[in-house]
Amino acid sequence: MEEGVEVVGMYGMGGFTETNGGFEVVIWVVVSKSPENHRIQGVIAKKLGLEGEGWDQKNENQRALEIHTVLKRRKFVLLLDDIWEKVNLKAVGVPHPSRQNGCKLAFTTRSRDVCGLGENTLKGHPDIPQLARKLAGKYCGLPLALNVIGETMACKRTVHEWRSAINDLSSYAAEFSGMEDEILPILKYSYDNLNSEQVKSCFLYCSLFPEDHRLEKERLIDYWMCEGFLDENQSRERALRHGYEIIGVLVRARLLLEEVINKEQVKMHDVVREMALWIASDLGKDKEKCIVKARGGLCEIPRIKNWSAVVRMSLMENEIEMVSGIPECSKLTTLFLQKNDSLIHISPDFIRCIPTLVVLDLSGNSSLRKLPEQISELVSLRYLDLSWTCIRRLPLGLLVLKKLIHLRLDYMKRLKSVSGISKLLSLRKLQLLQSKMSLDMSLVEELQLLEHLQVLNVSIKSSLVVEKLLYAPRLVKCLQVVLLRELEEESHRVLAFPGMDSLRKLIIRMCEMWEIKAERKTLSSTQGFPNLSSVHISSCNGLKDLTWLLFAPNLTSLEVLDSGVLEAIISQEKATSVVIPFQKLESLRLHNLATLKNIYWAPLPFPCLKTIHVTECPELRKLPLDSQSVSRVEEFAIKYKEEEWFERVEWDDEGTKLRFLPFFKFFGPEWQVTYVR
Ligand SMILES: *[C@@H]1O[C@H](CO)[C@@H](O)[C@H](O)[C@H]1NC(C)=O
Ligand SMILES: *[C@@H]1O[C@H](CO)[C@@H](O)[C@H](O)[C@H]1NC(C)=O
Ligand SMILES: *[C@@H]1O[C@H](CO)[C@@H](O)[C@H](O)[C@H]1NC(C)=O
Ligand SMILES: *[C@@H]1O[C@H](CO)[C@@H](O)[C@H](O)[C@H]1NC(C)=O
Ligand SMILES: *[C@@H]1O[C@H](CO)[C@@H](O)[C@H](O)[C@H]1NC(C)=O
Ligand SMILES: CC(=O)N[C@H]1CO[C@H](CO)[C@@H](O)[C@@H]1O
Repeated sequence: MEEGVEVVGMYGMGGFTETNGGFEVVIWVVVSKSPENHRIQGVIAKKLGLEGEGWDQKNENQRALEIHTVLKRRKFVLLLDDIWEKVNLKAVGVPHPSRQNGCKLAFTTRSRDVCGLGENTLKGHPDIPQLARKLAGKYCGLPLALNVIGETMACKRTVHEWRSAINDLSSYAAEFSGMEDEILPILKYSYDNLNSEQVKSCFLYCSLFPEDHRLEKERLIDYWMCEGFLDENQSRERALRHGYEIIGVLVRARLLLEEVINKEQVKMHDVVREMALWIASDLGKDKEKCIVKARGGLCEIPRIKNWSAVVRMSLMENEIEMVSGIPECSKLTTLFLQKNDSLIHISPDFIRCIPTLVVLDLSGNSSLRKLPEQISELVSLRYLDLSWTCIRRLPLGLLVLKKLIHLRLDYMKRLKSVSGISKLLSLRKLQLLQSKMSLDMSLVEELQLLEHLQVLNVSIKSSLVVEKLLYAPRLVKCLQVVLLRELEEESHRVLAFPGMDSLRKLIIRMCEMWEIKAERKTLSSTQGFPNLSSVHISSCNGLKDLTWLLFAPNLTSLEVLDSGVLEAIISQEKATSVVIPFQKLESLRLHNLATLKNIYWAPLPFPCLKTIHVTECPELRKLPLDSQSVSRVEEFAIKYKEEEWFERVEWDDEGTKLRFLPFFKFFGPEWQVTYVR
């Protein structure tokens, strides 16, 4: 309320009280993730009684003008709650608060970018503001932690002290003054309130990853399943659903944060992660139970006093060259050794010392060429990830692991063979994308022997294998992601592609076939690809059309690039069924298709479409749109790069043209940069 204070930024969670100290209008707007001026204007207008006749017909500028006219003459306070990004007050129509008009603006935010830091506390040394920002960044969103740390740091005037504080907080935060007595116990309240031990274990597990690590939800659930946190005897769908439920509980308790853009990912707030580590070490009493040195700059296995106390150990993202003999760890179940470019050698002795291991992640160790045969001694192993390593063949010892259920072998550029894999009797999930080894005839035979196989993601390089799949219905049911690449054998012909119930993503690159046909011989339902949501086709210089997409009713994203003879996406002559395609399509990207003339022969409704993106398709004159197409135009955009193309787009009628012209968005070279990111 002080004079001279015009704008107040508030940090963190919590509420306001709506006191009315001398103001004529108090307006409260909950802004949330995407600040839509339109909606903010609506709330303000309601408060100001502007909502009457004609308001809905007004555009943003007209509304802004009207709001401005009224607010200019009143002493107002505007409370913007939960801002995530900049709100353009001018565009909304709010006059800037000043000493003269006595108006105030207050906002709350979780983002430090939105809220600046006070200056006068930070004048001790020119470097301190930068360090303070770093420190505050670690605790953004947690006012409690900021308070405690702020108090601790208030008396520290040297750069040295600031650096060492940052260091302490990064290595073992529980030891930072105030942390263990003041912050962690209060946060632990949320943890104690979790309704089951199962959810608690799942939560603690997330602290094995480095700070700020984005975790793919489904991946996390896979770890949980293999760790035995989720009942393994229920069906895959149920276990998965259960896993998602647990993630939901943790997100609602704010113990995990859902990513804003990619909702399939979660991460943990730094301080919450510190708390999880503290709890996992029995509230600091047993620091060796769970060793987490992820991204810790280690060159060797850390020194541990009592190896037989260690249950989980995360050494991911370090620079360890070899792991060799350690004393026996009779309790170790989880070992994360992924993403260490330097790791060359895993000694047989080491394997012998970890007989109870259940989860072993070695992915991303691009220098690793060999696994010791003694891997056979890991009789409890259920999860093994060797993706992005340079291993050439699977050791025979691996094939005796009767409990192994999840094996990831993606991007193994040297992997020549996985023969014998049918011996892994419990295998449920196999990931084999972009490796040297692709699905071949003998692998099809072997995989058919695996009774429990549920999920298979593979690359295929042979059209004969695709045909063989027509007669392997159980295997086909497992396929979720398929990459067809440089198909061998005579290429000038029709590829008969079996219907696939579970297929979610299909990528076709550098194939020369003339046509793809959804083969219905093996189809259980009338729809060929009910779960297919993403299709990417590039450099296929034989395909004239993609009419088979009629059998993918739930397609949400379609990208077709660099295919020189493609004439139509759906061809009128070839379409045999009467279904209306693209009912779920959200994004369509077409690039460098020299001969593409049309997408579909008639206008389509496109109820979900958000973007059409056309570059270098000179012959594409007409888009399948009419005045009824696309229901939510507010979110819709047609992106293009060539002015000439835009000018030559043809329309059925003036109404359609008027409807869609405003949604054309030119994206020049600058835009290309942001797109690549
Ligand atoms: C799953 O089933 C097996 C064999 O029927 C049983 O031994 C095991 O305890 C079950 N697991 C759970 C978590 O119920
Ligand atoms: C090491 O840890 C184990 C398991 O927690 C415990 O039983 C044992 O007493 C510990 N040994 C020492 C020397 O602390
Ligand atoms: C196969 O790919 C899907 C989609 O990307 C993914 O969700 C799934 O976890 C993958 N399967 C395995 C076994 O990793
Ligand atoms: C298709 O996807 C849905 C939703 O993701 C899933 O529940 C269902 O099990 C999937 N169907 C098959 C056959 O994989
Ligand atoms: C896919 O579409 C069919 C109808 O076309 C529908 O029954 C099914 O539930 C959809 N599946 C998903 C995963 O959306
Ligand atoms: C492949 C990979 O991610 N390697 C990581 C190994 O660890 C170092 C140090 O933490 C990282 O910088 C590398 O990216």
